Amino acid sequence: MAHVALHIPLLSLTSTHSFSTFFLSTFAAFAAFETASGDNVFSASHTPTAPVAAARDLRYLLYDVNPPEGFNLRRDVYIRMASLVKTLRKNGDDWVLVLPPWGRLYHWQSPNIHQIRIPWGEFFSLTSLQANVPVIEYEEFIAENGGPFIDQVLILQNYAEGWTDGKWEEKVDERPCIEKLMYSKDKQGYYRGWFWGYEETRARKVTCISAQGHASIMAPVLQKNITVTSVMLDRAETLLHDHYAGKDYWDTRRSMVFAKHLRLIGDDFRAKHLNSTDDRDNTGYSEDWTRMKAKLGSAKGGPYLGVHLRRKDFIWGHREDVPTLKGAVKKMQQLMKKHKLNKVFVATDADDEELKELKKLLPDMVRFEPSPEDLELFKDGGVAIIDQWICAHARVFIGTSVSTFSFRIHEEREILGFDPKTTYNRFCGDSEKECEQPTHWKIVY
Ligand SMILES: Nc1nc2c(ncn2[C@@H]2O[C@H](COP(=O)(O)OP(=O)(O)OP(=O)(O)O)[C@@H](O)[C@H]2O)c(=O)[nH]1
Ligand SMILES: *[C@@H]1O[C@H](CO)[C@@H](O)[C@H](O)[C@H]1NC(C)=O
Ligand SMILES: *[C@@H]1O[C@H](CO)[C@@H](O)[C@H](O)[C@H]1NC(C)=O
Repeated sequence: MAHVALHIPLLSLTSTHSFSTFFLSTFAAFAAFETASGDNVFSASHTPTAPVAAARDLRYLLYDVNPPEGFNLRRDVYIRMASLVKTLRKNGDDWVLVLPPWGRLYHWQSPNIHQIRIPWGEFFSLTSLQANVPVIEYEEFIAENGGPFIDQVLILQNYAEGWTDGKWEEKVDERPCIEKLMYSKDKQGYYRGWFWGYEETRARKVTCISAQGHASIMAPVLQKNITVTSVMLDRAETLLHDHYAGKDYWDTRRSMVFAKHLRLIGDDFRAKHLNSTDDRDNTGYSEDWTRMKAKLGSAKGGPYLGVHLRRKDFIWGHREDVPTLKGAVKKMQQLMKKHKLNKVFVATDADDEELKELKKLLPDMVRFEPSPEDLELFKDGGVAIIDQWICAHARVFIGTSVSTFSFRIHEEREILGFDPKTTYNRFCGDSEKECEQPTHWKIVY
């Protein structure tokens, strides 16, 4: 049986030093959250004679996502996994979600900076995540687990035969692996693999599971079929949202508060270059997301147009829903005129050549351009967050068609309380006929 360690992240005395100091800075709201499950304050290993009948086994859920997926889709997969962990915790054991370190992302190409094994704490507020569902960083898992061992990896895949009879149904079955295994056995019989750049990590067992359905269809499998302590779901994006844009979705999304140092840099930039402050713009923010409930339409936003202009792979495919630079600039100028804004903030992944052209077409545009030192500090992920934060505070925003980067900005603006008319806008392709605008997803509190 697993060690019955009764995981109480907040009060755990067995945690490492860094973890405890981290928790010293927790909010009161968070403490309240954890006392709800505070009946398990002692560890079986310390008090062998204590009654442990009511104890729940401590178990760890780890996950990873298909390597080519970007930062913002990965943020979406986190929501699905958090939902699964909530289901698991409702039904039995004391599951903890282990945060997959960031790194080796296709888009994070800034040269000469080290961009693997990045903990979530560099991008998000861990205390905020914790107030939604118990999470720990991977290094914390190694420490608690007694080493870089994962008991079992389940590689999620579709069904080899596709949908039978063209009918879609929820199902999950152990099946032979369809794709070539990304794990290989070492001399000791352990499985080695990418494991977020932690080369020393080993898995004891790797199997494939065909799954079709919502994240929580994995719950019975994890509870009944598998009894080991730590389980990793690879290709976790295979699972769908339990309930997209429902209360649980929004709870988790709201808990994904950006790390404070990144928000501060964004706020500083707004004040200095865009004459934008929370006081004047009605965008007051509570670090404790559980208290954040801005009324729809209450946020005014800073006196600038916010733009997310996704380029690179979005233009290589010659998609008809993505504009030329000329087309995009024309639209920006129209919006500025319409809303009487004389500043425009542009977040973009455009390459140097396109940037030059953009600057020629729109000489007054404002961009967040980190110094090499800042880039090294924040990394590509942090800079993307700062860009998103500044776009989220604009009086009016326009993004790029079906970009998850733009979608995350929509959600951030929804949390801040913007009128949907100022948020759910996207560029149209120059010759796109029906240019459907993004859907408004209202927060369920
Ligand atoms: N700083 C910054 N980075 C951007 C911007 N747009 C795209 N990127 C970078 O390009 C990556 C790809 O965009 P993502 O949206 O995260 O990738 P994705 O999750 O595959 O989503 P799509 O946009 O739908 O492709 C981002 O993670 C950023 O690293 C931008 O406006 N500013
Ligand atoms: C789980 O166990 C049940 C009952 O033994 C079995 O029918 C089912 O196929 C198993 N599912 C998986 C995914 O292993
Ligand atoms: C900044 O905004 C305030 C109020 O919205 C305005 O009074 C002030 O003139 C602006 N400052 C600049 C430098 O534009």
